[in-house]
Amino acid sequence: MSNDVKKSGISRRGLLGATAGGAAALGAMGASRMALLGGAAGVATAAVTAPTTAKAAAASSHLAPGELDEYYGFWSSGQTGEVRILGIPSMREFMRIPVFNRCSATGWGQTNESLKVLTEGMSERTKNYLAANGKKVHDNGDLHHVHMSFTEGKYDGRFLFMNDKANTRVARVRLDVMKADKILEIPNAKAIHGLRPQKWPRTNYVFANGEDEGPMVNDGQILDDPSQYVNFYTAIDADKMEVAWQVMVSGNLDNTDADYDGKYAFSTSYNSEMGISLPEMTEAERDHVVVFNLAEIEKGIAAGDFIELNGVKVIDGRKGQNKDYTRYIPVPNNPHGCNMAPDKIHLCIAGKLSPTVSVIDVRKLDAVFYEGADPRSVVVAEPELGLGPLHTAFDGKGNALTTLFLDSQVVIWNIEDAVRAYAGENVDPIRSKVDVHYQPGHNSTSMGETLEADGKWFISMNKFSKDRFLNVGPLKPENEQLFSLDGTNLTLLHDSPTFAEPHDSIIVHRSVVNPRNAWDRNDPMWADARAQAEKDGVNIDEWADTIIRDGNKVRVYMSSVAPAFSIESFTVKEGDEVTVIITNLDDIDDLTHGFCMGDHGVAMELAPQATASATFVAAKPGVYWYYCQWFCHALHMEMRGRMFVEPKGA
Ligand code: CUK
Ligand code: CUA
Ligand code: CA
Repeated sequence: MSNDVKKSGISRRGLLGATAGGAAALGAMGASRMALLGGAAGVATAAVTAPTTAKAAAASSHLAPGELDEYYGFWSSGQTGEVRILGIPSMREFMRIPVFNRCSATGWGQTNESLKVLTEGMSERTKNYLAANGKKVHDNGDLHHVHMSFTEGKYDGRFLFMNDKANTRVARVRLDVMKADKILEIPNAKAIHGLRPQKWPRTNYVFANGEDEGPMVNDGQILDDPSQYVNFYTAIDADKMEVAWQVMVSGNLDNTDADYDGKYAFSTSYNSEMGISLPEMTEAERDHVVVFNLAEIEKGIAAGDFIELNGVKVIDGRKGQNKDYTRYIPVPNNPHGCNMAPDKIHLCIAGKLSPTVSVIDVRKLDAVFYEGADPRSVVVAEPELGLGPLHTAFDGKGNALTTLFLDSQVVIWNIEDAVRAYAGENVDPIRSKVDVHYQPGHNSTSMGETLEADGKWFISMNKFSKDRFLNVGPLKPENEQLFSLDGTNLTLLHDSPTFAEPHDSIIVHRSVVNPRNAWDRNDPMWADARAQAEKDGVNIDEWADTIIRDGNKVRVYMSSVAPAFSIESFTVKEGDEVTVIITNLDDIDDLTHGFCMGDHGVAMELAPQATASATFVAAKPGVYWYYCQWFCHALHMEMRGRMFVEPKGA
C-alpha cells in the first residue's frame, strides 16, 4: 500500500494542540477534551449574530395554523430508542414511533403484538439473559440512524430502517402505519452503529456496521486478548429481515453508505489500530475506508467460501486475504461520516481528527479491485475545511455541506472545485461558512441522500444548546437548526430544542409518504390474536363481548365504540393469566381509544380499526377499574369498566 497520502497542513497532533489553546504537550485524552471545550467556548460571537438573521428570514419558515408542511422529517432519537416524525419547514414534532424503547402511551413493549415484534428476532442467549433478569425484552435502545428504502436511487415510501447500538439490533418501520414490524438482533457483531439501505437497483440489502471489537466466538473463552478480536459487517435481506451474510473485517466499523450502482458499499473505521485505549485508537497516521464488493461477496457465498457462525454465513474480508471481497482505502486518522453524493460519483469521508474530507471517486474502484491499482488512487480530493468535520449532506447541485464539530460551523464547498484543487489548480472549493449553535454532528438536506436532492432545506443537528433556551437544569436539550438554502447561502430560520439525542435525520418530500388513516382489519400485526379468536369461536371484526376460560388462562374479547367498551365488567380468579383482546370498531379519522388496567401497569393504544392485546397475571384480589386512556369523546371519562379478582380460596 502506498504512502502518498496527501499530508494536510494541520497534523492530528497539531489540530489537538491548536484547539486546546496551544497545549500540544497534553496526552491524546487530555488534548481532545480540551479541544472540545475550546470549540464550545468559542461561540459567543456566533450567538450574537443569530437573532438578526432569524428575524429577517422568519417569514419563509412560518406555517400558519392549519397549513401543512411540504416535507416529512424522520428523526433518530439516540438513547431514547424511538423514531420521531417532524414537519419541515415548521419543525413541529408530529409523532413518535416507539421501536427499541418501552412506550407508556402506545403500550409498545407490553402489548402481545409489540412483544412479538420485539422478541421474534432475538437470540436464545439474549432471551435467557432477559429471563434471568425477570424480563422479556430490553427496555432501552440507542437509535442513531434512520433511512428509507430506495428504488433506483429514490425514496420509495415503503419502509424505514434503523439501528440499535446499545443492543446490536436493526429494525424496520412500515410507513403505511408508521409502526415497527421487524426487529432483528444481529449475531456475531457488537454494537450496530452505521446503517444504510442499498440504493440501487432497490433496497435488497440493509447494511449495518458492528462498531465494537470482540472475539469471533464470544462465549467467554477469550476475554482480555484484543489480538483475537474481530469486527463484522452485516448485510440484511430487507424483505425478509434476516441476515443475508456477514464479512469479517480488519479494524472496527463506524458509518456506512452504499453507491448508486449497486456494486459497492463502504464503511469508515476509526480503529484500524484495533486499540483499546484512546491513545491506542488514535495512534496511527491513517485509518481506512473498507470497500465491500457486493457481487464478489455474493459469488464467494455461492461458492461456499464462508464459515457458518451462529447460523450466519461469514466471509473473511480481512486484510491480506488476497480475495476480491474487500479493499481498504487509507484516509487520515479517525474518520467518521460516510456520505455518497447524488452525483453518483463522489463518496465523502469526514476526517473528524483531520480537518479534511476525503473524496473518493467510486468509478475508480474497479481498478483497485481488478487491476491492482493503488487504493489511494481513488481519492480525488481532500479539501481542508475546518476543525472536526463529522458528516456531509448534498444539495444536488454539486455542493456539499459538512458539519465542523469543533468549529461549531457548517461549511459549504463545491465538490468539482475540490477535485480541481487536489489536481493542482488554484481554486478554493469553500463557498461559505455559517455558525451553528453548537457542536454539530449530523446534518441533512431535503431529499439530499437521493437522486432527487433538491437543495431547499438544511438541518444542523447540534449536540449542545447552552444559552439558546430557558434553563431546564443541568441536563440541557440538544438544538436543531433549520436553514433555508438559496444557492450556497444558508439562512438560519429556526431553533428547535430536542430531547436525547437525535443523531441523524432525513427530509422527505410529502409526495413520497402515504400512510393510512385507519388500519386494515386484516393487518398481520394482530394475526396471532385473530388466530386465537378463531379457535375460540369469536369474530373480532364484529361486536365482541366474550370471555373464554381455558384452565387458568382467561381471554377477554371486547370491542370499543366511542364512548364505551363492550364489556362493563368481568371476573377472574387470583393467579389467572388474563389476556384482554380489544378491537376498536370506530373507523373515523383520529378516533383512537386506549385500554389501561388501573394499578396493574397495563396500557395500550387502539387506533381506528386496530386490534391490540395485553396479557398479565391477576395476582391482586379486589376491584380494579379499567379505562380508555386516549381522549376520544365528551364522555371519554365514562369509558371504563371493572375487573373483579376473586381471592384464591373463594
Ligand atoms: S454518529 Cu452520532 S453524530 Cu452515531 Cu451517526 Cu455522527
Ligand atoms: Cu375511548 Cu377515550
Ligand atoms: Ca484510529
